[in-house]
Amino acid sequence: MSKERIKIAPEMFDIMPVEYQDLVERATYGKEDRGWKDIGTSKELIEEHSLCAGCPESMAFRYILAALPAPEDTVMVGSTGCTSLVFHHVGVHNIHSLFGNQNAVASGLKRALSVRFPGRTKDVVVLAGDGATVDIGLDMTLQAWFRQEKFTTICFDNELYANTGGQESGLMQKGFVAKMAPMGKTFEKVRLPEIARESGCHYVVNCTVSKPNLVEKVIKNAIHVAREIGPTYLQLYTPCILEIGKNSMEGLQEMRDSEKPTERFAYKEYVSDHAKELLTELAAKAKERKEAAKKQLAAKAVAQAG
Ligand SMILES: Cc1ncc(C[n+]2csc(CCOP(=O)(O)OP(=O)(O)O)c2C)c(N)n1
Ligand code: SF4
Ligand SMILES: [Mg+2]
Repeated sequence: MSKERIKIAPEMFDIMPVEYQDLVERATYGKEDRGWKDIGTSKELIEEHSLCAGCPESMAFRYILAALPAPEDTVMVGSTGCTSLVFHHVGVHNIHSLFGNQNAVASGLKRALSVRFPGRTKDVVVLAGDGATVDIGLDMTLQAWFRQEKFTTICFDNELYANTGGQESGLMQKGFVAKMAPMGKTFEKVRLPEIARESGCHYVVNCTVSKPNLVEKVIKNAIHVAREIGPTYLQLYTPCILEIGKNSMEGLQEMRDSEKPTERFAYKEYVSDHAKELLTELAAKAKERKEAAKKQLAAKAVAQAG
């Protein structure tokens, strides 16, 4: 399907930038079960980034882009913050919204796309920091959920305003002292996943980005549920290694430590009944596809042997 839309007129091919030729020829557009394992072997939808070296947000970005079910039919909505530095390098349609407005912009966009392309799948995915999602944009975040807007909100939770030097955010943990918040946080981390569930989200996950297969699974689930049923929310821990003074391997360990059962990023998931039905159906279809592919491979091997 998608390769038909992402192509270059033959007479123009040689004058297109080599990057674009490569994208059209080797990206995973149209591959039904695309995922993080395609990273490194197919053309990736992100090559460079301008985040700090080793920032967990950069690997989270790769996993998310690799897991989008239909990248050519996806529009991502970003907001000001470290994440917004990456969108220029991403091979997916995207919009930069005014800081905090991302869920309002995504609401209008999703509705406009369904009018402009009736009957066609168009996914909208918001990707913003914790400052944008829970502090300055909280009104827009919640109102989109109350209205049951059919898109996914992903929060890269690094527990502070990283891009402006380390101010306190509502998702910062109690007692944390940041570079621009020397008094220490005086109240508990806001429980946004719980608020998301109570505000009408049908699929909510709180986790770190230490495991690519897990990130892939929750991204796919969230997008499919948003497409068919209603709003979904993912809160992904992407520690700011600059603020906490760690290198990339230590950043990975920081995530592993924070996902232990009693810690603040222990895996938490909420799935509404309606969403459960849909996900069970999709899992059955994916299993069928896998079995069919296995049979095809076996038949090919027999034919080659004969
Ligand atoms: C309307 C508006 N208000 C404030 C700012 C300043 N500002 C830029 S980035 C930022 C913090 C971003 O924090 P967060 O959303 O957590 O993203 P992070 O940088 O941590 O990834 C702020 C307050 C702005 N650019 N626009
Ligand atoms: S400031 Fe922190 S969150 Fe931003 S790019 Fe650097 S390490 Fe990542
Ligand atoms: Mg932040």
